[in-house]
Amino acid sequence: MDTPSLNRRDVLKVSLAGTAAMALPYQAVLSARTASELDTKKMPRPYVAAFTAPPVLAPYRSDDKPGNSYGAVPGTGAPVVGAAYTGTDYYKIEQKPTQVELIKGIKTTMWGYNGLVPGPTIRVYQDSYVNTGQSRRVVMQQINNLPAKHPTMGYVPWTSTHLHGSPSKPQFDGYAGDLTDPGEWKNYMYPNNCSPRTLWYHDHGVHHTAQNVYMGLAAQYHLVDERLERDLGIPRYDREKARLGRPQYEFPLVISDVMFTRNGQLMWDDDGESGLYGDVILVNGVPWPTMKVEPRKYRFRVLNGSLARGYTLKLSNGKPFQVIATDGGFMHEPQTVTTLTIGMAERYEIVIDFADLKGTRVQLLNGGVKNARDYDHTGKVMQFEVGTTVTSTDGNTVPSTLGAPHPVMTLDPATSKATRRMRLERSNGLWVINGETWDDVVKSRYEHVFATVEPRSTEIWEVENSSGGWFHPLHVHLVDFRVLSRNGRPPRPEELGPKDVVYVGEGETVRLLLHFEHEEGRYMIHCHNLSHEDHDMMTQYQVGHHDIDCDSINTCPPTRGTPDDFESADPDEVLKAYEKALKEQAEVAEEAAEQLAETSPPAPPTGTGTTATGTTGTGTTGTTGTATTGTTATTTPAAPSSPAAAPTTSAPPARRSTTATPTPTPAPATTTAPRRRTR
Ligand SMILES: [Cu+2]
Repeated sequence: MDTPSLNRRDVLKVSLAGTAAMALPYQAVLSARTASELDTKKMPRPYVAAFTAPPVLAPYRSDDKPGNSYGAVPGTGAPVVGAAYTGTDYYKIEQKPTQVELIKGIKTTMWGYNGLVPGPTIRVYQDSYVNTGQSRRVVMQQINNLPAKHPTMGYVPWTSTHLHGSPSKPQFDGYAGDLTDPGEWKNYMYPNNCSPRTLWYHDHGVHHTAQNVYMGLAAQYHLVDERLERDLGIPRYDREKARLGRPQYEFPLVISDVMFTRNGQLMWDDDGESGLYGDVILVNGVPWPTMKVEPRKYRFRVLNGSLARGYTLKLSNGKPFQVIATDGGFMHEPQTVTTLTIGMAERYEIVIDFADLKGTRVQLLNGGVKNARDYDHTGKVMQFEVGTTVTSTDGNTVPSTLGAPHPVMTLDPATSKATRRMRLERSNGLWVINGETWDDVVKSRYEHVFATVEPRSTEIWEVENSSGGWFHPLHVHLVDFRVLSRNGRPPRPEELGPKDVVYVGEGETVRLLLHFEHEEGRYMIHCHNLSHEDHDMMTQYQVGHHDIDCDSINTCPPTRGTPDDFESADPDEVLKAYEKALKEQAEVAEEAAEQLAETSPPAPPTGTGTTATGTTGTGTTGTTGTATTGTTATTTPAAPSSPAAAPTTSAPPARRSTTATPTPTPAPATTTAPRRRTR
């Protein structure tokens, strides 16, 4: 266990060498026109298959119970509190193998959320979040029903689901070491308390993120402010019209790339952990699809879901299109561009106007990026076949401003409390950040951090990639940031919106302005070239405190066996569990006091210890936080007595719920040492 990642890497190499997958040496790949071993005649051809979009998943259940609890503190039952929400949408998602027909007449085994590649789209309607600050919570139950071992690579497909773009609590953030093994499940809770945006959920399990995502574990998740979209008049997914089967004018575009073995299965070759470059481009899991569109404006939520391939998107007619949103939501002003460079994990929402293209075809092409391995058809992405009639002119505009700017875009860099530097490089065969890897974090028992920052503070981070051989898309979890500069010059036009991934190109230095809001605890920072991330270009930082209420691994570990029906995620049940724990603790304290009285000579009456009972779970609300130690501890329960008593949005959330937890002198029988899982 001393050097887990090194051992694992060696094991992986050995297991890969045993398959046909490792076959191609670097030089051969450079000169090849294809990467796949599949017979050329069988290979999918561009623009033959029809475009599809992943389905929008309906919640398994919804409720309108307001609250602010996100599970319970281990050992105490005390609720973990956070942002207030107006109700919850519950989703059950099963990670399982599926057969996909990417090649005509051949079934390729992939892994999908609910068996879909990409997985189903989640859409959360935020009730005019921008105006009211109110949102709904989502509980997403992730059930790992993957095989005990990967069929050809032989690794154990543990998973950790990251909702990329969400300010989730650390225990629900898809921390690399927070692993759900096959046969286990976990309820992830998402606050959705941020600006409307395109997010995506994907696997983040340590050392196998690249393979798990390659197998298909990726999907989009939209936070939607419906009223704002209607007011802006932009093309939008209209759920009412969708119900009636009417045409839609907004679609996800999840772009990825794969290559095939001789028998049409996914082939793995990341060239010694440099990165996997497939020769087949998929859009929403379909090779180079053709999409029928009407001659009007369409909005596309573009996500680069590739492991290593960057794209420079452009239209075959050279016409401009508009970028209306970045990773963190709408730009203040849309930007008109003719090319758009998108690194892995970046999201850009674009609007393409097909009005002048009646009855024609136009292709979305990939101009490539430096150092990418390009093959015969990797310069193509998809095709649009433009019809002649327009069904609806609703949402057919792009206004000159798209609402108020995201707060991080108006922050004054002069308010920065610190400037930190991050060097991304390859050193002795390892991908490192400031000379360190995730292995250093693991060896420190997850204590080591790149930085500790103050909650609600602002900092400048300068990220340098001095190599000439590769780029690194750097992702900082939890926060949105602003790109201040690229090599001392202004950022690209499409970067003039809130971001959570930044393309750090060859020989480039970018300066970022970050504001640390929403949550406290430890969050990952890593390269989103997933082979780089897995080996081992990842570190973490800490915002404010770290304790058992927000431990990435131990606060909410997965459960083995049959998944619950969301009882453990029900706010009422969390409070009930807390009240039960309080009662038990009071009883234990009382018993201890009685025993003490029996074994000691009678003490003069002081009143202490006599108020321990009869006050559990009633009276004061959770915001007082006046719990003390000693014999009177149980007289100040910190739990809200009902969901209605939860703090309002204007009240500061209780940040250290453990300090508000009564701590009777004799530890309750239910208290156990935190469960520590190491890999
Ligand atoms: Cu990288």
